[in-house]
Amino acid sequence: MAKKKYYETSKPQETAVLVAVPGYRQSDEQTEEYLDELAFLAETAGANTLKRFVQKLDKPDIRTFVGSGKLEEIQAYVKEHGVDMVIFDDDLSPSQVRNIERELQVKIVDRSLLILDIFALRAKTAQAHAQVEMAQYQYLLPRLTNLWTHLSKQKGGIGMKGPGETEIETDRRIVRDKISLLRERLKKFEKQNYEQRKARAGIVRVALVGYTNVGKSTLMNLLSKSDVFAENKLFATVDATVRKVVLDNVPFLLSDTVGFIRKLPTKLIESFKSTLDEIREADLLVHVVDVSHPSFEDHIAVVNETLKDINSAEKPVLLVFNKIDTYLSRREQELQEENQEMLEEGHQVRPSIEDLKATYMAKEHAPAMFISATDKLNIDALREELQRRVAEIHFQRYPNNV
Ligand SMILES: Nc1nc2c(ncn2[C@@H]2O[C@H](COP(=O)(O)OP(=O)(O)OP(=O)(O)O)[C@@H](O)[C@H]2O)c(=O)[nH]1
Ligand SMILES: [Mg+2]
Repeated sequence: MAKKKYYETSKPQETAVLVAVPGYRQSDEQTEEYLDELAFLAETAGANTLKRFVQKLDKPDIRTFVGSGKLEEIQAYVKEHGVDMVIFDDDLSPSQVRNIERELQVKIVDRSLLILDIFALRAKTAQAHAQVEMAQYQYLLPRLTNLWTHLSKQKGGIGMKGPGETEIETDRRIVRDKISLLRERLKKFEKQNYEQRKARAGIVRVALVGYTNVGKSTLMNLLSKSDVFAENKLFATVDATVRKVVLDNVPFLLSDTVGFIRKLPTKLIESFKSTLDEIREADLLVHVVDVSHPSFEDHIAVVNETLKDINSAEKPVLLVFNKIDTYLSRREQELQEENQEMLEEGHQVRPSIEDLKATYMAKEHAPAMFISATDKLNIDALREELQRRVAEIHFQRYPNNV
């Protein structure tokens, strides 16, 4: 008889529906793409998306975000299918959460709460944990009255990581005390970071920045021969990792940082201050782009905006277009489809790498690199360019020390 195997009983996956309220000017294609991303975020947090609801409005409803008719539609679906939660692609005000919750009687998750949840899942170091916890308490403080009591009846799942069910208090004062305790703890970490950074003086610092899931950690591992967690999930990296890299006798420090995403609330960004300090203090930013993503240009814009928010927009940048393997195979496919006249009207074949290169050279007035971190395409050229840029900075900063 075959040996009996015992499997760990995995928790049943939570189910979700998504809700977006795009403005009239947003194309349907764009809306779908945004919802794809939201579904990916939900999946990363552990929820399975059953349906998407979209309502075009000039402005979201002040009381319930969507109009009453749409809310009824969502309610009917949620009831019929026993959906666990409703996820909104934007942030909701505390009163909107209360009103919607009263109508739908299920867990209501907005964009910040969802991203915070993923951060909580991903945080590895004590500092990152403290930062996420801080952001969670700050998020929850104005929502305490209703959300806490409602959530305390729930069993785990999305929206429950971090502070934890057992620690749920309805007392705002206690939460405020926790926030000030965390603030003290974070200050200590800051001090340690400061000491560490002083010890790093005299060496050029390079930070990998970019949208989430573009391949920053994969590239970090490749360049520094380290072993940073990389995965096809959003926000695989929350903590900053710093490694020393030496390219042909030119040493520098390379740091991997948290990925950016559209509509990342500034408050959440600030809670990752220490991680972002790696970017703020870098001499050179390597902006990694997933060129195979249909919205890669939007992603570049989001990253540039976020860099502005953290006062790092003026730094020298090396633009690195990654995943050209996927880009090229998709282009190949599009060319074939075009030959077979199967392309829908209005659909275009993406440009060749050479054309893209020319476009970005003209725009940025600096060479852009086109690589594949997984297939190791053009990595030598990237190493050479990095080395050249680092040596240049080193020479400017430490002219007596060559
Ligand atoms: N096809 C292809 N996939 C890649 C390439 N580089 C990275 N990936 C994949 O893209 C996914 C994300 O890679 P990561 O290195 O975790 O990306 P990241 O930018 O660090 O992501 P976050 O930490 O989540 O912001 C992984 O599944 C990688 O294997 C590439 O050149 N080509
Ligand atoms: Mg990463």
